[in-house]
Amino acid sequence: MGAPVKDAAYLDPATRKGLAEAWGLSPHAAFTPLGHGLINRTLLVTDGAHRRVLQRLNTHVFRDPALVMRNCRVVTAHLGRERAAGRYHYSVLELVPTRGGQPAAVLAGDSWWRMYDQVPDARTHDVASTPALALEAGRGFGAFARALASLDPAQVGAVIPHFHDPSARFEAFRTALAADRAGRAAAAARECDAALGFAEVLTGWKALLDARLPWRITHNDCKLNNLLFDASQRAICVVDLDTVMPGSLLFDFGDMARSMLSPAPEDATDLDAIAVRPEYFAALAQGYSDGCGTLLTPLERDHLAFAARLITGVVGLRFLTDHLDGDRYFRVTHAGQNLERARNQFTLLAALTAQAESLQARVPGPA
Ligand code: GN1
Ligand code: MG
Repeated sequence: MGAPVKDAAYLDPATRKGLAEAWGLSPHAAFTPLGHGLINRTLLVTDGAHRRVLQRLNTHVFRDPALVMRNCRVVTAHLGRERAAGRYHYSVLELVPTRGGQPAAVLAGDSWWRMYDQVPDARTHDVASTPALALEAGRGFGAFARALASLDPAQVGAVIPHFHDPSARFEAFRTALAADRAGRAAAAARECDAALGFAEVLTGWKALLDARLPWRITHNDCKLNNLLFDASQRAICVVDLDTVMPGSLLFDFGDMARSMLSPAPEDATDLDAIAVRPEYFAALAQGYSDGCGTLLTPLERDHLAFAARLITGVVGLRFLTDHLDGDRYFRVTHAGQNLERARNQFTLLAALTAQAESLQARVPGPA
């Protein structure tokens, strides 16, 4: 994760005034940067006794911010009902409406801001430090998927069409490589070769589609640091609901695996530090199986190790595509960072491929 930029909490006076009016903030409200997100801007707002999380939606990435907010409202309302009925045992994010009762404040015509109550005493982890943490994360994200299974899929729109679509991501990479708009392809030849090797994973993916892989409402950004934990490493709340939309459970499991199996985070540049820890995979698969309960079909269960390769490859392709395009999507702190991230993900993918069979053998059967 990049070093925080010095003025990361800076708000121009007009924005500050607009936010204060929208949510009735006092002149003493203090803003500090929060988290390591690569897309949205996130600030903690401390105002008297209130501690709230303020986010500016990246509308270059989320082209339909009204749909994002509608999905967030539908999903949090549904989770709240599941919790009240005793079927979901985690905290649910609480959107703080503006004084005018809107889910977001739109400043200067196109700057979308929204606010959540801060979940008290919560912390995040960028890497898993024990298998128990991976087990707990698997349970939390699994319970989230299970709770959303009772929500009518028509209620949730596709905020970013083809977001995790492996074929579309591969095509976008090949287009970026051919265009080479930033003149970086020659120096990235090794990584591009690794990316072209994704064609093999794509064949497996197409077979899964032919086998009618179930389509559900999924989170689509199940990185370890999108789950809040308490001080005793209990999962308490799933966050970052912007990409909740129709998808496959394999996308979610794959993102968990890519963010938990290695002791090194996704932007580590020491490739020797990247490894697949089989006991973490076993714990994660056990936790996800527990959390999902009967939701997980045999086809999904039989492809959890494949899911890790699929999403690690997809995210590697996305970093490399963005590097070739000139860093237009993911936030970077220095030139070449997206190439470093891609190299990291393809190193992880190679380790996952080498261990694919032994990992899948560690997936538990249905309870
Ligand atoms: C982005 O914003 P953040 O950091 O939670 C991205 C994910 C990537 C992730 C890689 C909307 O998530 O898909 O896996 O970076 N989100 C979007 O760190 O593109
Ligand atoms: Mg996110």
